[in-house]
Amino acid sequence: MIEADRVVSTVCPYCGVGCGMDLHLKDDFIFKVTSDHNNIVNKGNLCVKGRYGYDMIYSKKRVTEPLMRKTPQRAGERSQAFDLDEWRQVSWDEALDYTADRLVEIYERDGSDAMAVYCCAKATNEDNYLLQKMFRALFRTNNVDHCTRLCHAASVVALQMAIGSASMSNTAAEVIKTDVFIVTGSNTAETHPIIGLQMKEAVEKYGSKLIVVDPRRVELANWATLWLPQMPGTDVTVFAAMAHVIIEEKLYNQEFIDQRTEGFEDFAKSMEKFTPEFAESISGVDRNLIIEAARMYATAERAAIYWALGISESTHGVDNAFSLIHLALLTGHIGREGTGLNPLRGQNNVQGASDMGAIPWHYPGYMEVDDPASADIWEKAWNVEPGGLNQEKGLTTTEILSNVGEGGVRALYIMGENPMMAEPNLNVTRHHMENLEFLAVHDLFINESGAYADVILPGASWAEKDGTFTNTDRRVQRIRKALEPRGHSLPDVEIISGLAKRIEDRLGRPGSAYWDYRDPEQVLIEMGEVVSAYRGIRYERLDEVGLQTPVPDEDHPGTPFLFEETFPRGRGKFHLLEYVPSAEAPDHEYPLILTTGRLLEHWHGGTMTRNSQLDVLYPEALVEMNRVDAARTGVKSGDTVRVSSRRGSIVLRANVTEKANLGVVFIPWHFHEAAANLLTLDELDPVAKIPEYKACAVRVELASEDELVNPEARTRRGRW
Ligand SMILES: Nc1nc2c(c(=O)[nH]1)N[C@H]1C(S)=C(S)[C@@H](COP(=O)(O)OP(=O)(O)OC[C@H]3O[C@@H](n4cnc5c(=O)[nH]c(N)nc54)[C@H](O)[C@@H]3O)O[C@H]1N2
Ligand SMILES: Nc1nc2c(c(=O)[nH]1)N[C@H]1C(S)=C(S)[C@@H](COP(=O)(O)OP(=O)(O)OC[C@H]3O[C@@H](n4cnc5c(=O)[nH]c(N)nc54)[C@H](O)[C@@H]3O)O[C@H]1N2
Ligand code: SF4
Ligand SMILES: [Mo]
Repeated sequence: MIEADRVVSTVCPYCGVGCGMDLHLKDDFIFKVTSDHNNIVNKGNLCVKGRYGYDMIYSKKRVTEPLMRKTPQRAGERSQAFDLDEWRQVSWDEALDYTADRLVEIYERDGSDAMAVYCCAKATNEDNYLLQKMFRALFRTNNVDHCTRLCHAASVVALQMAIGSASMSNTAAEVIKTDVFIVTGSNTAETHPIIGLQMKEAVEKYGSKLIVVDPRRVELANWATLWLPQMPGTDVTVFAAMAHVIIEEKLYNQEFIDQRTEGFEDFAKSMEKFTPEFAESISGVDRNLIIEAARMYATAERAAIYWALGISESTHGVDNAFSLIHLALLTGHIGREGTGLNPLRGQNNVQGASDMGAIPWHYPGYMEVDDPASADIWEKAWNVEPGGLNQEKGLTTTEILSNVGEGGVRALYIMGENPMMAEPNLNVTRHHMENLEFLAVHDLFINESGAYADVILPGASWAEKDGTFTNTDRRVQRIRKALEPRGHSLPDVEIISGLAKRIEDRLGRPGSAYWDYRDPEQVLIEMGEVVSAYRGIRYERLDEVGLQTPVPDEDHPGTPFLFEETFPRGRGKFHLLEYVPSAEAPDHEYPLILTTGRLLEHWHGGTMTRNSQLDVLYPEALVEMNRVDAARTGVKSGDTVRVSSRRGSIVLRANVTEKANLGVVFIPWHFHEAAANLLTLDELDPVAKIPEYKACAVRVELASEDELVNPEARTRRGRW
């Protein structure tokens, strides 16, 4: 057995659960990952990504030197073809000088609206705070966003409108204290596996009852008392019908409604039409299941709702989220231990990046960019002249790309995101990427988007830097440097500070804002001076188990559950709802509904997990199909098929499975050889601007094996 020279405690870089992990090193090489049984978040458990996915940092494909194109690409001529001969390795000075020159040139010519930045929910709080500060304080733009837009944007908007806060109201581990919990639009066992484990434990050991509402027979359905398989895009009818039953049978909590909510009377009237019969006719869910679920949830002593993208990623995602929030407001299942509204946040630090202001409408701490009083506070903090900050809301990720062109966005800086895999309708995204005048990419790898760049700035991975992540239940935890950054890669904070100083010089404002941080902790302290939720955080206070925000002062113990006395907006507000069908219905030509999502072993566009040993476990995309749909098309498991939508087509193998509901096919979007987003629809929710990733119309037909991009790969986990 290998003896470790040292063991470094840190936090998993993959999902929002935020499991604590110990990196075992020998000769400065990580050879094993374990976890401590006393860790409050994951009690020694890790999923396969936490345990084995760390090796991507050693991948030969990692970019470890700054790179510049020999000939910069021009707007309209940019291309994804990546030929290393067109690049040269440069010093950091040259790369940062060049990046600063190009950004400033475009800013001075075309102004703030021409500038945009994608922040990164994989990077630390400190990295994100600095990047948004650079773009706001120096380029005076709020065109600052990150993958939260493609993720829980609809949940965030609805929660803000209804109760004034978008965080998970409870601690994930509290699920064992619930009597009844609903899981909807979340494949928790694969996407938040350690919370999934706690959910199974809640059912098996603590007698909690689980209601799963999901069009796929996800793993957790096997633990559920009730499984309600709705057609994608019909959630409003199912949850509104539950509200209908709760009102009709007077199962609501009158005292809670009177004391803590507003708008109940009008809301109750608006629910009259949402009968269980109506919901059944639209969603396909048996009306009796809806009635039973409503009674079970409403009559429980303590009940909670957990949800994710099946609710949020929709052109009516905000309405979907309202329909869940209403259930909690009706029954008073919020504000106590073991109750609550819990949007499971996806990336390791998406909660943190949002808290840090990596969003176009908010400064750090969710202070509105169009509120002069907030602008004034940040102008003082960042040493910007009065009235200097831009007070107009910026563009969202999806809007940044669709505004690329003359008179619109010209320069884009991407830190750790991959729009060329993650955005919907990639054929359109490609066109926008091609039209950028300047693109700087700051990542660990040259991913599908990095291939379009003029300059690549190699960042250090989570194992090579210090900082903090904020997990899905608002726990701020430390990540610790275990290794020196590979090659000449640098921690993100250092890249951003180096660039910011050069930009200031070129703008003739040297030394205006502060960029000479001693360490990342000082960055977080600067942020906490303004934002009370982080004010009491000091790194040494995080050493044991982290702290759950809000932490308003240095003696505050953190906040495990929210809204005990009141909601941040005062009363919880009921909103009126209408059912609006998905943007694209199946028809004769495209008869099936495609829903896209995730697999346990892989991460998003695959940049990390497909450059890891995890790829061996699941090397190939499969389309999940129901037996009846497969028989109709003559498809058997293992056959090669072409899946087409009105926007594109891909070729992959089929997996005929009971998991898929009739009329619905599922494709994971991790595989560039069969990129699911070539098929998806770029329609947006009108308020949250989130795309419709979970429902579009497709056709499946047999194809020849030769058309597969990667015919060698055979997925072991697929069953045939
Ligand atoms: N292994 C792994 N884990 C991850 C990630 C990853 O890439 N890989 N990504 C992380 C990120 S960023 C996020 S945001 C989370 C996402 O976590 P999830 O939302 O759990 O992930 P998805 O696979 O997108 O699953 C969405 C679920 O919604 C269901 N669904 C589809 N259509 C509908 C509908 O109309 N209504 C409802 N109610 N449900 C529907 C699908 O069947 C599926 O079960 O996962 C995080 N964890
Ligand atoms: N069809 C479909 N599309 C979807 C979704 C879906 O369900 N279906 N889900 C959407 C959702 S929820 C999300 S969150 C988005 C995710 O979309 P993205 O955030 O664009 O995807 P990732 O692949 O996670 O990109 C992360 C990048 O960060 C880099 N990275 C990792 N660590 C660091 C670091 O410390 N520093 C720096 N600088 N870089 C780092 C990685 O190498 C990788 O290139 O995709 C969305 N797209
Ligand atoms: S559950 Fe999430 S945080 Fe925990 S080990 Fe797995 S990927 Fe990492
Ligand atoms: Mo996400």
